Amino acid sequence: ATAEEWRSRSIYQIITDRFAPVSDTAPALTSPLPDDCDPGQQTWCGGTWRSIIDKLDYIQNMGFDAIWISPVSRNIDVQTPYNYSYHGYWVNDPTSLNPRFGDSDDLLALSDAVHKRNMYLMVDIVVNNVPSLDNTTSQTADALVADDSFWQDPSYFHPICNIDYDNQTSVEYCWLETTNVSLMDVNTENAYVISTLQSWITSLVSTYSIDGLRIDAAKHVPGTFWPGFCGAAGVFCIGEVYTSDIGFGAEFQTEGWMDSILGYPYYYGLMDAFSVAPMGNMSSYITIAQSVLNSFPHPEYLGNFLENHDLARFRNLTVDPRLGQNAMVAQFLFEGMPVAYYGQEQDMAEGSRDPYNRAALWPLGYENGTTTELILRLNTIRHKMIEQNMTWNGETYMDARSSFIAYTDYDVAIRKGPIISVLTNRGSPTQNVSFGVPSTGWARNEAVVDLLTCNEFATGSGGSISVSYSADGYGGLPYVFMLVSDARTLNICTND
Ligand code: ABC
Ligand code: CA
Repeated sequence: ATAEEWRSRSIYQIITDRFAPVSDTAPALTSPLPDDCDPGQQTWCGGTWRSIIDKLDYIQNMGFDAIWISPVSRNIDVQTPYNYSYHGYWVNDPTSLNPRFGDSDDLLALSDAVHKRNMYLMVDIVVNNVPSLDNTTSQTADALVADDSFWQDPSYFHPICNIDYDNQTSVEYCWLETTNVSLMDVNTENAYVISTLQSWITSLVSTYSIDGLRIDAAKHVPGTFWPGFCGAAGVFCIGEVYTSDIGFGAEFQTEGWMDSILGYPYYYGLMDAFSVAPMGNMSSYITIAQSVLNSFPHPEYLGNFLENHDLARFRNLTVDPRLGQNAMVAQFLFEGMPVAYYGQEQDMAEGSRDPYNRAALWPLGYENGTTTELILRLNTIRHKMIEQNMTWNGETYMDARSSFIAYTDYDVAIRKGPIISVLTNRGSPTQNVSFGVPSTGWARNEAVVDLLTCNEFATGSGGSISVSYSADGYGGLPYVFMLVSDARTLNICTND
């Protein structure tokens, strides 16, 4: 699928080993399985492509219509100083599948099951680096043989050096890791390497009908490598560009390196405003979000997340659930595709960092709660506006650019087409304040509804709206306002 086909989607990120347990239909492939999955042990907990199939209902019932799964290729399968490669990123042979997750029939079955639901399949891929238990240049050749690597010639790698993150050339040519499990940097300028990787990705995408790729460590490969690679893939490419530097991130689009990147810059804005404790830095969020809109030609292709397998769980950093609710509105209803990390919907709080942020989901059950319902609601609002091409002032939700129509140090109102999200970082304690949006753009005396609670309001003089964080006991909840007439059209909040 293309970027244009992806942009309406909402993505659920899965660590294959950790999302769903073995069952009758998904028997264990790996042994021994730990009795309980302790992420600190960095070993397999047993999830497979088949076990994901068992739980697709759970994902779809929250309104997601795409999944992103761990890398599918073969990994080194030995004990290392970081124990085992349960995460799938230590790929030593892209051309074979990882038997820990299943075989070719199993991956085909997952792809089929996903497509039968009209969902998309995104696969994580690693080309920048290849693991080695050795870390000296002279021994690279031996290491490759010892690790049974697909790449048997040292000329397929750059010589060892440590990355200097202030120097982009070094970021591209040096090794991501040089101790314990070294990550040898692939020579992505070598003609044989280029053509081999291109043929591999063409074949992987077509064999398993993959709809999109999440490209690991994309900033560690010269940008000019990607158009040929993503062209060979023929599907949407979204790169992992781990940076808060908006200008650098935007180059992936402006230079035409790939369709898009995961929204690290926006993430840092969300963290500034909503993470850790109430009364954070809202103006930083607004500045960053506005700059993202100004810098990316296609902000609607970004992937917006609050947590992932390399970062702290949001609810590990942030105890107050109100901050999470506001942050999720900003995650789901801003330009870009929402990307929710498995467990976010269960308020998973374990994990300030890798490996603790990758706990198994199954001990928490797959129950519905406040956060799963909020996610379903946000996905539903977004999907319905997009499907029905709802417009405001002649612009659809997708085409309208978010505009920050009112703000204080702790509150912001964002108009995006037919909706106005009103967010605060005041947190749970009620405060004797209200936040006024003097001109919403709607007329005076219009009936509007908060789509999160279905409470109705009327606009005041000049089309104003005011929300109160005091007496009514709501605390700092988010609001998503829409005209009642539009909500009727979408059939949201009409069940009373
Ligand atoms: C293993 C162990 C860990 C141990 C670690 C040292 O080694 O498991 O317990 O702590 C995979 C596995 C990991 C494993 C690694 C290494 O391999 O998943 O468990 O860790 O063996 C991707 C993937 C990631 C994956 C790899 C490697 C790459 O998402 O899961 O890891 O295939 C860098 C890379 C990025 C990479 C990330 C982990 O490291 O760029 O591609 N992720 C700065 C740098 C970033 C850097 C980041 C974190 O630090 O600029 O490039 O990411 O190290 C902002 C700045 C940013 C800055 C942040 C911190 O602050 O703007 O630039 O990021 O303000
Ligand atoms: Ca590189």
